[in-house]
Amino acid sequence: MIISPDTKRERRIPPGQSQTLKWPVLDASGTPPIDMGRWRLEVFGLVEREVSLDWEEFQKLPRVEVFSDFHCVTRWSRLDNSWSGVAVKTLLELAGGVKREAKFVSAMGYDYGWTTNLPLEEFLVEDVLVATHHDGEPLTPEHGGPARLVVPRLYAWKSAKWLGGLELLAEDRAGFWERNGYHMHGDPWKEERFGY
Ligand SMILES: Nc1nc2c(c(=O)[nH]1)N[C@H]1C(S)=C(S)[C@@H](COP(=O)(O)O)O[C@H]1N2
Ligand SMILES: [Mo]
Repeated sequence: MIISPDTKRERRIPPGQSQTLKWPVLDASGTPPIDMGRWRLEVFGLVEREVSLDWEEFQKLPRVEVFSDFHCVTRWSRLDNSWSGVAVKTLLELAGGVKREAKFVSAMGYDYGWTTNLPLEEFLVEDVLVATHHDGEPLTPEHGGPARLVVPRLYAWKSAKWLGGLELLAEDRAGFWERNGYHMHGDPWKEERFGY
């Protein structure tokens, strides 16, 4: 089990946040329909070779478990989450590694091209994964099932639900919330809520 470093802080709730014991559902346009026969996870852009996995192939990859907290910019924090799925490192290895120019990632959801962006150095840490399970149960559709990105060290809007694509980029590219005023980086400990 990989333990997110932020869970080891003495004070685990970032500034301006309050703890919730529930798990709210939050997204821009609701749960999209996903046909598992057509589901794909694509790793593309500035990688050595582009990867497109179907559900069966994705299921065969080595798995990790991550214990982490989840901080939504709307001010709730859900502590003590156990996620399991595939480490992004494993996916980038399948793609033969990233090209030298790759500096950012855009994560795409099945909800009509919704994306979010983050720096490669925040993406390539050991507690970032494509999760299929939460607290031992398969992710429900409203929480991003069958598979979602989880980026524990940034605000929860960077944890793309219904993940379908990971694009490696040389330049940062604002996603849905970032174009609507949210921060390009989104560190909850620095309260990077809104744009620069
Ligand atoms: N594809 C996609 N992922 C998304 C969103 C979205 O609208 N679409 N909303 C984000 C926001 S703002 C938050 S706070 C978290 C919420 O995840 P949850 O609904 O599982 O709590 O998902 C993030 N991931
Ligand atoms: Mo959010």
